[in-house]
Amino acid sequence: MDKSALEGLAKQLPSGAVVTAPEEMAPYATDWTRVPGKPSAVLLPRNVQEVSLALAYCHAHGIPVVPSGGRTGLAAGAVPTRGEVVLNMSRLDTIAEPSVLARTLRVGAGAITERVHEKAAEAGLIWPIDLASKGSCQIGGNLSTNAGGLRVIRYGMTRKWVTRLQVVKMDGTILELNADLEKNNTGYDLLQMVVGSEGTLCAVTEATLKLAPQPSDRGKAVMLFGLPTAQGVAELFEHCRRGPFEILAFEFFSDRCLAAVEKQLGRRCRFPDRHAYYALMEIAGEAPREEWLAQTLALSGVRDALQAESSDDRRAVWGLREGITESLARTGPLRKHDLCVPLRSMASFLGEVDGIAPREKLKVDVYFFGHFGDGSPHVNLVNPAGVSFEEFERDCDRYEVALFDLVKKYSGSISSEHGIGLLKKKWLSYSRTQE
Ligand code: 2HG
Ligand code: ZN
Repeated sequence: MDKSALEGLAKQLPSGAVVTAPEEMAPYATDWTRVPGKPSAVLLPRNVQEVSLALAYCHAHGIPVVPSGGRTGLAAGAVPTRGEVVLNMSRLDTIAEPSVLARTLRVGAGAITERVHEKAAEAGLIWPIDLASKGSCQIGGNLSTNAGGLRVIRYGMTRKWVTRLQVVKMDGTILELNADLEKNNTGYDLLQMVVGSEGTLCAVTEATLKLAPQPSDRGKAVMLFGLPTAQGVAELFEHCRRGPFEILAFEFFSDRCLAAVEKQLGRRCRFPDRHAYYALMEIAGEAPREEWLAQTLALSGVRDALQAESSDDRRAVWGLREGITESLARTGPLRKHDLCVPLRSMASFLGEVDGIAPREKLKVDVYFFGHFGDGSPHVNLVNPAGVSFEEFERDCDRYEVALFDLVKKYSGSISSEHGIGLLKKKWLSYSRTQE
């Protein structure tokens, strides 16, 4: 961006809202992917009028803008790789009092997700989107990426939990989408079009979130199962769907993931033996479960099982699943994938994916985990010890072609929850046709 355009931009906003010192811009140059970017300026507006002025100016002068929140994304969607201006929403962090009547909460785009959870809890309510990044991600980013998380099987994705958006178009126009209406059948649902659009349509500045009642702790349990195959996990899941309880989460991970968590974070699984796969299920409900449990233990695929009831125990079991991303980040360079296939195909899809690396003789360590109950596995590729980074990158490129061919074969999605960002752009045609 030329100097006069930058000076003109700085005149639109109060002092302190336009950052150009390289050391102050550095945190906004990347996100959790660590893809390097280089902003030409970082804008830190405090209200919607300032967002509108800044965007109108950039629009009139042809200056490209990348909206950004807590920068915890895993697709590099907030990274300014071409010298764009970063529009960061951190200062729009207002959180109003929850409405118990409407079960809603009005928040600024920069509100940290965990603070929103805390505010909802004061009224005995929850905002059900639960993400590992909740301590630093922001509501605007959650909405712009239609974030998923660990409770999708019970509550759905972010788009179900919003009733109003305030957004600013690139030309500076401020739009109110849907007021706080529960019902509104006046045509296209622009609010839902914005959710998941990753900042390509407009910048989200404020939202009214929908809240749900706090679930009762009665009958809450976390179960962990050890199984020899993905088919075993699929059969277990089908059996659990018939159980006398509500399923709040149904996750899985491979033994390699567990070993990484044990090594990197020092957490331990209480099973005496190792298993190819582990399934973690959280349930709630007060109906007796003994008969169902006896049938479960008799399933041929179930080799080990434990039930955690106290909140400390439940947290310890969850720690095995929740520690995977952090452990893999410590293990070495990696590539991440968040896929989705129809639930009925999960086991055969995973079986075929498992065959890619040996068949193609690729030097990548493959880690499977994720949201089995949503048909949404994560496949992370990690640089094996003793393999150069260049060789790993080359083999990842080959692996990805085979992986996305399979996704296409199964009519799946190349991104179940992290979005397209920059990292998945070249693969989009595997999930969407040109038409
Ligand atoms: C999860 O499910 C997140 O834990 C992160 O979507 C997945 O690290 C990953 O690849
Ligand atoms: Zn996930």
